[in-house]
Amino acid sequence: MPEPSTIRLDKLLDHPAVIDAVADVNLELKERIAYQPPVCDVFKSDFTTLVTDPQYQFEIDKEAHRQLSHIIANTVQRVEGSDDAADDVKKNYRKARNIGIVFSGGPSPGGHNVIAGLFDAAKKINPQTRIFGFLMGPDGIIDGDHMELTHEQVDQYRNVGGFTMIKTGRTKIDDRKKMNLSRETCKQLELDALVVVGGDDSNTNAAFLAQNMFEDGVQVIGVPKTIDGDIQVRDAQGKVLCAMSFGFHTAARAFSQAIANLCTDASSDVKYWHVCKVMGRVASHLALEVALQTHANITLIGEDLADYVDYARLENAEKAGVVDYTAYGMTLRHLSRVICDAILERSTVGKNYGVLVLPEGVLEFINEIQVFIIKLNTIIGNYNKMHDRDFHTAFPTLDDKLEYLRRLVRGIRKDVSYNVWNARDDELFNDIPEFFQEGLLTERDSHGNFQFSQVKTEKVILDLVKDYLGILKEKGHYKVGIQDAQFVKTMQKGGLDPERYGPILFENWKQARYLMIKKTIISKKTLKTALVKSGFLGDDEPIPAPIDKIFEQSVPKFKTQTHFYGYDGRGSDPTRFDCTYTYNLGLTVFSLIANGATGQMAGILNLEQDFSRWRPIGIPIAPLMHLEERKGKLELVLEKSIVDVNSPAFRVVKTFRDKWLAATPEEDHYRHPGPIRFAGNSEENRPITLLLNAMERDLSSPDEKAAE
Ligand code: FBP
Repeated sequence: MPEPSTIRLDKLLDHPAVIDAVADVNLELKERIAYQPPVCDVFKSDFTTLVTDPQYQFEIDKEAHRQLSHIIANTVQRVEGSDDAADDVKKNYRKARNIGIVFSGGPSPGGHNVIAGLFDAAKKINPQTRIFGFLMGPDGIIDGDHMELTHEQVDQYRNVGGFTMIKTGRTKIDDRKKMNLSRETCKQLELDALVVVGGDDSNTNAAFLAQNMFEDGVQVIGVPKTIDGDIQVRDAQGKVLCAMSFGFHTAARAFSQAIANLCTDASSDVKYWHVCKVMGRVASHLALEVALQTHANITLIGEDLADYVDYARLENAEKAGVVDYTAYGMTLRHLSRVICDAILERSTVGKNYGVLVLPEGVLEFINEIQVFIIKLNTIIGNYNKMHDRDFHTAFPTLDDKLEYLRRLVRGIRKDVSYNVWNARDDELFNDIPEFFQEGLLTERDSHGNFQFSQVKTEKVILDLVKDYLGILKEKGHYKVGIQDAQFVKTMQKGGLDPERYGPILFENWKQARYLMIKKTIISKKTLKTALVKSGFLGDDEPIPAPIDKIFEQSVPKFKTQTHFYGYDGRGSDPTRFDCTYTYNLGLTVFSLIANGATGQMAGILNLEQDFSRWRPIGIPIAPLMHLEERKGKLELVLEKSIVDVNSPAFRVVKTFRDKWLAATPEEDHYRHPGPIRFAGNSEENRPITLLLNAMERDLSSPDEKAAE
C-alpha cells in the first residue's frame, strides 16, 4: 500500500503550478486571443466607399421582384479605400450608430471574429457607436433580448470557436407577428443596422428583414456562415461572388484530422472498417474536402450518386425493346452493392479493413428515399398549415404517425394530403426498419428542412452492406486474399508441400501475389470435401493444421465502427484562414453599413488566392432568391449550392478514387492533414476544394471558354 500523501490540500491548491495547470485559460487560448488577423488593404484607409461593379448580372425571379421591391435593384458593390472624402460623406461615415448583430443557425467557427471585426471598425471610427448582441439567435430580436458588447467581452472571444458569446438559435422570422416584434425591438434600441450572421435560410431572413425595415431606416446586412459550404454564390454568367461560407475550412480540417487518425488506426490493427458520417446537410462539400484531405478509401458524394446511370440495365432493356427508367439514379440496394464491391476489392489483397466516408445527406440522392422525404415534408407541412396543433404534437409516437399515413391511403378527403400518400408508398415505407421510419418522420426545422443529422444514415446503409456481404460470403465471393509467401511459409512450417496443395486450394494459384481460396470452398466442410476429392485426405482424417490456419485467415470478419463527425468540428477553434476571413467579413459589414447599404451580404473575392489579393464586396441578396418547395409550399429562398460533379474538385476526387481505394498489395495512400494549428507555419492556408475549383478559371483554354 502506498503511504497516504502528507501534502496539505490547501497548500496544494495554492501552489502557482497547480493554479496554472487548472486555469480555464491555457497558453493556446492566450495565444489565440492575442492574435490580430491581417486586414485587407482597403481597410487601411481612413474611409471606405462602395462602387458598383457592373460586370456582375443576375436573372431575377418575378416573385423576388414582387416581394423584395426595396432591395431587388441592389448591385454587387466593391469596397474601396478612400483617404479623403467630402466633408458630408465623412460626417455621415463617422456618425455614432447603434448596430445589432445576431447569430442564426448552427455554430460555425469564426463567428466571434465577425463580431470583433465589426466592433473594431465601428469603434475606431466612432467610439460612441454601440454594438448590441441579440441573444439565442433570432428569438433575441423577437423578444428584445440583447446585451451591449464591451471591449472586454469581445477581447475574450477573439479567434475563438463557437457562438458562445451571444449563443445562437434557429427561429425563423416568418410571420407578421414575429416581424412586427422584431421591428419593435429595433425601434426601441434605435438601431441603424442589423447584422444577420447565418446560412442560406438566415440570409433569406435577412433579405425579408431588409425589405420590411426599409421604411424604418434600419439597414440589414447578411454574413455567409455555415460549415456546410453550401452558400456559394455566382452571378448569372457563373462568376464567383462567394466561393465559400466561413467555418467550412475549420470543420473540414477538424473532421479530416479525426478521420486521418482512424486511417492510421485501421491500417495498424487491420480489423475494422470505420464508417464516418460527416455533416453538411444535403450538400456533400464537407465529404469532398475530407476525401481530398485524408484520401480515405471510399468517399461517397451524394450528388454523384444522383447522376448514376446503370448502363448494363439500359442495354438489357434496349434488347427487350423497352426503356428502363429505374436505370437512372441509384437505389439504396444498389448503393450498398457499390460499397460491397469496393470492400471485396480490398479484401482480395488481404485488406479487410478501411475507412468509408458518408455525407450525412447522402440519402437525399437515393431515388426512393428522396421521394419519401419530399412526400413526408409535404404531408407534415400541410398538416401544420391546416390544424391548430403541429404534426409531431398531434402524433407523438411512431405508431400514431404510421396510423395517420394509413388513413391517408384510405383517402380521408377532409385531409389535404390524401392524394400525396398512396398504398404503394405505405407498403414501401412499412418495409423499412423502424428506426429509419422514425428518422424520416423526424421533426423538420423551423425553415422546413429535413434534419439529416438526426437520422442514422450510416446504420441504414451498413445494415444493407452487411446483408449483402453475407450473401457474397455464402456464394464464395467474399474472401480475404492470402499472400503467396505467407502460404508457402505456413505450409513448410507445418511440413506440407505448398506446390501440391496450392492448386487444390486456390483459384489463382501462381497467378497473383494474393491467393484466393476457390469459390466452392466456403466452409470447413467444403474444404474437407475438396481435400478428400483430390486424394490428399482420407474421409476420417482431420484437416491438417496449416491448411486449417490458412482457411481461417481467408474467412472475412466484417467488423465495423461507426462515427459521426459534426458537432465536434462545428465547435472547433477556427483555422487561421477562417480567423482572417471572418475578421475581414466583420470589417466589410461595417463598410457596408457606413456607406448606407441594406439587403447586401458581406463577401470577399479571391479567397483562393494570396491574402494580398482578397477583395471585400457587398453581394445583393434579393437577386439571388428563387422559389423552392418548403413545408409543402413554394417559398422565396436563397438557393443552396450542392457539389457540381463537373467541378475540378470533384473530378480530381473521382480520378483518384481507385488509387485511394488502394485495392493493391501496396500500402494505402492515406494523407494526414494534422491538427488545426494556430502557431507555426505549417498550417494549410485554405480548403483544397477552393483551390481546385478556382483552377477552372485559370486552366480552361480560350477555345474552351469560347465554346462555353
Ligand atoms: P447551418 O445550416 O445552420 O449552418 O447548420 C449546419 C449544420 O451543422 C448541419 O451540418 C447539420 O445538419 C445541422 O446544422 C444540425 O442541426 P442542429 O444543430 O439543429 O442539430
